[in-house]
Amino acid sequence: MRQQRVVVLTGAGISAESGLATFRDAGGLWEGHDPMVVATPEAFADDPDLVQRFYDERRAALGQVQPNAAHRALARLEDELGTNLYLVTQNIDDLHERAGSSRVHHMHGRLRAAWCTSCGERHEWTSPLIGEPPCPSCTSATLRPDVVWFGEVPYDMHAIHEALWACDLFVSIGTSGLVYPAAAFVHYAIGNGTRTLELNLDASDGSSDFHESRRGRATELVPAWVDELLDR
Ligand code: BJW
Repeated sequence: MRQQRVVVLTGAGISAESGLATFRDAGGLWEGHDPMVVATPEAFADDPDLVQRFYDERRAALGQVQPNAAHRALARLEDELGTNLYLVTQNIDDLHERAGSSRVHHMHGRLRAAWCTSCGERHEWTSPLIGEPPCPSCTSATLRPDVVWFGEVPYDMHAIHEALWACDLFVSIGTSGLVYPAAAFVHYAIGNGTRTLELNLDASDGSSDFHESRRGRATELVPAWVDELLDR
């Protein structure tokens, strides 16, 4: 089974048990904030301080949380499958990396990165962005979180599509299936004759599209699925 090519997509649900709120569940990140107020380029243009504060708080919270058993299981899977595993996450946290995954494709960007809209440079960033710190490259006060908002094109789309077309198994973990293009990955995979599996606490918007859908916590389902795949 180590020759099998596997694409894994993760969403906010995989980090929930580490203590990071999801977006749309009760108590989720959007509860205090309308997504269209904080997650669009227009919102950032209208009220940059509100948006910077939202992301500064989340960046600070990253220091208080640790990867969980689901992140660690995927790192173990990478150890076994090598480049036959393509891990794409919608999450902007760094818990996959901190669990030991070395090739993580962050299609919605990264919280610990800043992007200068003047010179286009990207920088590793762990401190607040509110207060207009200068870009280390060009000194302009035009840094924004290096994340993908509604209406923007997600990162790595070409490579993700290539991986989806080439894979033997597509597994979606802890995502509501409400946000495109990630929500359509299951359809690309199925169109290519690929087997599909969903691991989620509750039914997602696209659950019925998957060949198989398992319900439960990521910290239980993911390690069990990795064991099952590697034992086969
Ligand atoms: C657990 C659990 C536990 C909880 N264990 N599970 C086609 C149709 C309709 C609309 C569109 C379309 N194509 C594009 C659009 C527009 C738009 C869109 O999708 N709108 C929807 C609202 C309909 N999409 C875009 O604008 C995207 N860009 C785009 O399409 O460009 C065009 C293009 C694409 C490709 C090639 C060329 C051109 C950009 C989308 C950007 C999304 N950005 C955000 C913010 C990122 C920064 C940040 O983090 O703040 O990304 S929005 C937010 O939602 C964030 C997330 O990554 C994303 C998905 O959320 P996720 O991860 O699914 O979280 P939840 O909370 O929704 O779900 C959690 C799940 O976990 C639940 O299912 C729980 O059950 C589960 N769970 N605990 C296991 N312990």
